[in-house]
Amino acid sequence: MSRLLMSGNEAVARGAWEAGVKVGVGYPGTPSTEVLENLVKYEDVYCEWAPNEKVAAEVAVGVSVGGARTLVTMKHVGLNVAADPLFTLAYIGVGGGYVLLVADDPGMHSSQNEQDSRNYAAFAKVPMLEPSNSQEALAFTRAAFGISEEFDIPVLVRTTTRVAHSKSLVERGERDSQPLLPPYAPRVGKWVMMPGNARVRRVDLEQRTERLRAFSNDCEFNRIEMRDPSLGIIVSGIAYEYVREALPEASVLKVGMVNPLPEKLIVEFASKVERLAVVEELDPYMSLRLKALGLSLVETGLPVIGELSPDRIAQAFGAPVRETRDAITDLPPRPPLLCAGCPHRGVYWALGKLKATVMGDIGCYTLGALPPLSAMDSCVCMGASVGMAHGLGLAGTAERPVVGVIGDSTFAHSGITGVLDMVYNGGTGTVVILDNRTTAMTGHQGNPVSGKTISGAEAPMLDLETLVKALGVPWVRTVDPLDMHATLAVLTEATQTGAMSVVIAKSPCVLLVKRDDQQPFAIDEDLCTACGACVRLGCPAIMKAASGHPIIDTASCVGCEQCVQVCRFEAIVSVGPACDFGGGL
Ligand SMILES: Cc1ncc(C[n+]2csc(CCOP(=O)(O)OP(=O)(O)O)c2C)c(N)n1
Repeated sequence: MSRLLMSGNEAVARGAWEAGVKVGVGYPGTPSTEVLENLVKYEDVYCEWAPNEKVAAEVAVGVSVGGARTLVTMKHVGLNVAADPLFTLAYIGVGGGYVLLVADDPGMHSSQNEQDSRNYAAFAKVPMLEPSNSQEALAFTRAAFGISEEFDIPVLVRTTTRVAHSKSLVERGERDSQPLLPPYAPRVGKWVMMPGNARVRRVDLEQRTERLRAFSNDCEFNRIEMRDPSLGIIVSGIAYEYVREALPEASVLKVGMVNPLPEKLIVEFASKVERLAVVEELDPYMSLRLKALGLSLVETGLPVIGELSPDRIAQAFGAPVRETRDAITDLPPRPPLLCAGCPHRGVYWALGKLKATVMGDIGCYTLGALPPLSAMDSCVCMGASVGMAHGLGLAGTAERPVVGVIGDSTFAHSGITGVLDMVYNGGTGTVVILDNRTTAMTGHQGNPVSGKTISGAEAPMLDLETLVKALGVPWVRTVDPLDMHATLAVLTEATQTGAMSVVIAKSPCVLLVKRDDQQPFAIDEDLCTACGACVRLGCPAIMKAASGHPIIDTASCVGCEQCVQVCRFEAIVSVGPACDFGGGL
């Protein structure tokens, strides 16, 4: 046994490996991404990124049907995409153990919404385990495979950002020898969910759920910790750690299996304490179920929005709050910006010139919505840009041109069907695919467009132009967005064709490019008129100075020359060794 400091994500990967998992598959999304990125490092495990979470979940169903253990990973909104297979997977059950790791993001550190995936467990009628720290992340994931096989059901493991990304000590075990499961065999009654078979499996699911209910009461992951009986708290996930810190004397029922809840254990715990409370992040998932059991709960007034903290919990129960320094509030604001040299910038500059109404999507390029670019008008969910651009065109009320912008990974995830819809229904809008050759926002994962697998191997590179033409789009062009004027010209033409058009803005993410040969630029104050055109690009290397003239931070400038192209006064010049500005830079 060896102990190691591990993040929750590393520990989930370890738990899956120890359980003898054969295949890991997922789609990136913070805070879940590092699970698969760590699992792929282990020997004897095959991993892959799927184009989206639904495909990932389905690949894993195939692995499980084939009798091998499999882990699927995604963030909370990914589970919306994977929900379709999940719900019917509960009916068919599993062959090899099937575990789906879903990572929620209370507080929306890097998400477009807050969701409490515990609701999915109850809704889809599948068990869910919820670890509070890295050790549990390992142990629960490992055990989840056994539960999956014993109860013939997929098992969800839910983490939240604080569990996924914080590190704590973990005792590691050895890898189970590959469990001997029956290999694939056709089983029509189990794998073919047509109504006649589904009705049979529906009854079976209810029976499996009953057995799981009994299991939950005896499950070692649900435990009573009796201390002062005057206050008893029922808690799960990271909130358990907060309760222990804020209310060390309180008795606790720590729930590790949140679906089905250990109802008998809960009633037993309630009978042992004078006052009973539930502490939970996000939805009143346990509170509502406990009230349905007839238990009366102390109203804590804890919020249903955002993250909890030890202090919030201490305050809610009138316990001492730690003395902390007041946060400094007069710091200058630092809004997130596209990187210096980001190729997305050229597209937004051009769309701004066209005064386009832009339906946006999710990725680094969402930052185009912020000032000074202010060139994107919506962001809902992955793939929404295309359908929304079509719909807004149908509404006929928006300033034209109407354009949808979508990243390459997002296009492969869920943009293709939107384009198909526009073609099929005679849409006339423009779609811009921001092809930066990677899934940049979540940390440069490979995708079908980049032609790199999760293990770094070469893969077939999706030819976007050929694909879009094959979908039936009549007008398709590829342009380098670092060439700003060419981009403006192509977008101008695209939005005036009168037919549906697709522009592929192709240039690699600046963080992928080694620019040894590039020289930074600087402002020649003698030529600069302080017109602000370069500042309006929102490049983090360009700052406004008290003198009125902008300054280029040569340490941040990557020499992409986008600012050079928008300067009408040729006042932005290369700072090479031969360049002498008399020390005025
Ligand atoms: C359903 C869903 N899955 C995953 C995510 C996490 N996520 C946000 S943007 C993104 C992909 C961004 O890549 P790309 O479209 O290529 O744009 P880039 O960041 O490279 O500009 C991912 C995976 C999400 N928000 N929603």
